[in-house]
Amino acid sequence: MNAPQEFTLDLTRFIRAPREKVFDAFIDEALLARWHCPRGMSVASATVDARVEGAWRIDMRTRENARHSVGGRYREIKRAERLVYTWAWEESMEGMGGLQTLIEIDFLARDGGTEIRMRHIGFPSEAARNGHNQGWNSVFNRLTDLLDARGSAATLTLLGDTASSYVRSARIGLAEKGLAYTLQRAAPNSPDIDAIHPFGKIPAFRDGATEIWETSAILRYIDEGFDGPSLNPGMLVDRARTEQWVSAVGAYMYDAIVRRYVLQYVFPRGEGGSPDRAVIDKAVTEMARPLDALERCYQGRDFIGGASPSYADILVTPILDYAGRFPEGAQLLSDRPNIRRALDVMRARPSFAAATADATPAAPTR
Ligand SMILES: N[C@@H](CCC(=O)N[C@@H](CS)C(=O)NCC(=O)O)C(=O)O
Repeated sequence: MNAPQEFTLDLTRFIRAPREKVFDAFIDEALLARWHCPRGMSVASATVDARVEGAWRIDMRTRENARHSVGGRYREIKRAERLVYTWAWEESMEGMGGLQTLIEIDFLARDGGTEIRMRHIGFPSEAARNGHNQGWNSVFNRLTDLLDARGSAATLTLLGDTASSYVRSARIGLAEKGLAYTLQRAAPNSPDIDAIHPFGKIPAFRDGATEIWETSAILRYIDEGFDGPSLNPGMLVDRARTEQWVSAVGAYMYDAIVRRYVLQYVFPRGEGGSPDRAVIDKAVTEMARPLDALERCYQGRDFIGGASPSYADILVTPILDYAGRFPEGAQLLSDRPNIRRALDVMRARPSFAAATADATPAAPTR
């Protein structure tokens, strides 16, 4: 009878930190507790007996408090160079509950940092191997954040043009969460954007090898993946209202207010290079309806959902801010005191300044 097929995962990760530091992070209980779980989870406990045949165990928890515990025994420990240990999930995990697999890691000093070469052997299926590939990448992102002096800026990269309203939203969200990140300037449909975003839009986002596109998905990812204030606060009804406005921005607001109104001033397409009056007039008529709905939503509250900024406030803020820079938009806002108040609240937050200082669209042409 043929032996069942086994699948192997090979992963290489460079971390800008000394080899001893990287190695020790794999066998130090206190350090393991800070990184050894995917984004969005936490380590409830980590125990290590760092001797050959000594046992190790890590108890991870999801945000919903579901338990994922894994453990094994060390087979080889050569400080700073090589680590070999067994790995078995206690609970069912991609069909691997109780199944013993093996991990071999070589640590190589390279280019002022450490290259981790990891081989995880013994997956029962390709799906289990691929699931662990995603999991390990996320876990190594946390290890990088912990050991690289740049912190999360070593793993998180936001790609886009700083003047884009959606890019500004993503940056406000990152600042609200207190996250350091790398900003890579890139235009829509450029090769760097197209490599991530199937529709060529900005922003695009990377966390290590994990790629995310669509601003609301980026906001959700950073919200659930990192500590810091919730970007989806409040009770169920608040969160439903947040979702409602996230959807409304894409479906009804952005197109009329930014694409057909603001951009007509910024990149005029009318005769002699001036804004096309007919396009502006039509857009202005359509802008009133979502703004009326938003005015009712902001009545008696400064934020769309809960008592602090949500994804929805973060998405509408740059759109309203841009609308108010041009005459008809300014008039529409001045007629809506609740929106004006809520916009001023967001404008006063450091996150707004952090996403605005270097965002400079062209001045209005009339
Ligand atoms: N649904 C996308 C929309 C992104 C979007 O439309 N971005 C604009 C810049 S604000 C863009 O890339 N425009 C270029 C184009 O449409 O070609 C999101 O939520 O991220």
